[in-house]
Amino acid sequence: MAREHARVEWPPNEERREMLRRMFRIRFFEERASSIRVEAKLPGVLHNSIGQEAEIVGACMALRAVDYMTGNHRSHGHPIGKGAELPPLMAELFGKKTGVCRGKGGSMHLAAFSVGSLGESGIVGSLMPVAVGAGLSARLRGTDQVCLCFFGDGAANCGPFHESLNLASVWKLPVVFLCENNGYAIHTSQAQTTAVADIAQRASAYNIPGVIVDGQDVLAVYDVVSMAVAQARSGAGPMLVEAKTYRYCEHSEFGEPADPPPYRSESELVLWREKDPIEIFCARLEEAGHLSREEIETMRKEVLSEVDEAVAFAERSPVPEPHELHDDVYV
Ligand SMILES: Cc1ncc(C[n+]2csc(CCOP(=O)(O)OP(=O)(O)O)c2C)c(N)n1
Ligand SMILES: [Mg+2]
Repeated sequence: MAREHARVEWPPNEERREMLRRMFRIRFFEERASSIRVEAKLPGVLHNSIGQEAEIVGACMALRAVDYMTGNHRSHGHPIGKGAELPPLMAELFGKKTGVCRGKGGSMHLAAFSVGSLGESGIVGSLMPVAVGAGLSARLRGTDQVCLCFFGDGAANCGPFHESLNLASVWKLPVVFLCENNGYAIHTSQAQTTAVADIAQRASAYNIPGVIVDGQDVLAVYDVVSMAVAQARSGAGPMLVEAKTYRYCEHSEFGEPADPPPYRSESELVLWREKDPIEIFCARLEEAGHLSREEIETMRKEVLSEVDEAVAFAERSPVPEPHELHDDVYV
């Protein structure tokens, strides 16, 4: 199991900018969705990825547009990280007909097929076998597509985790398993539920490489996942990457805002706030002379307007008609 990685060179200018833009998109999209939900305009529950933007974007940017991706209930960041446009994602949160699932999925089902995002799901671990299936499909069709499979530390204790890693390894399928280890499954810490200190240790049980990476460092994640994607694409089989990260929000937002049980300390939150992935990346870009403070501010404002436009699009979109209830649901 590797912990270190050699820093490759900076990605090209356009890619660096795109990384920051997508991280801003995730944060501002979710901040906006949360405030709209509180105003009781959004139905259902939200699971935000704020704090986890670097591992999402670093991993997605290592993919090609035609590559696949699967996610979970913490669902908005993944399609945004893969490059999906914001209006149909926001419309899905609103339950509108113009949403990526025509308003029938909601927050936990943002399947943005246009960018290879095969789906998100509220059933923990359930899309891991789907990622393996996507890898098998690429193999059978003779393409060199790869599937990136996002899952949490909690999902690593579910049956589908073990079945998926085993089968992908035996068949050397082009899948990259990306554990977003934010230390908790709802209010339960990893230490209370997991026999190993690092999820990446489990890779050895499936005879595949396991790598730990700083999930708050977008470039580190990009490097490690690029390596894993190259291995998968070459036919050498899957890899397990564990990104150590943290969610700043509560597990989910639902109903009236309420205080959570005291499952994590204020000092822990402060410590991770100091490792804010967006702040870290902005500082590095500025330090290296790649982007000035003004350019960063301009991008911040551009993304905020994109989010405004996405909300306006969602608000003016129609809801599905009752007679359309079964359309697009069964094939
Ligand atoms: C099969 C299944 N079991 C339990 C739940 C309830 N549940 C929803 S989210 C969650 C925790 C998931 O934790 P993790 O995989 O670490 O993802 P995170 O929420 O931390 O991103 C649980 C237990 C569920 N949705 N599905
Ligand atoms: Mg977790």
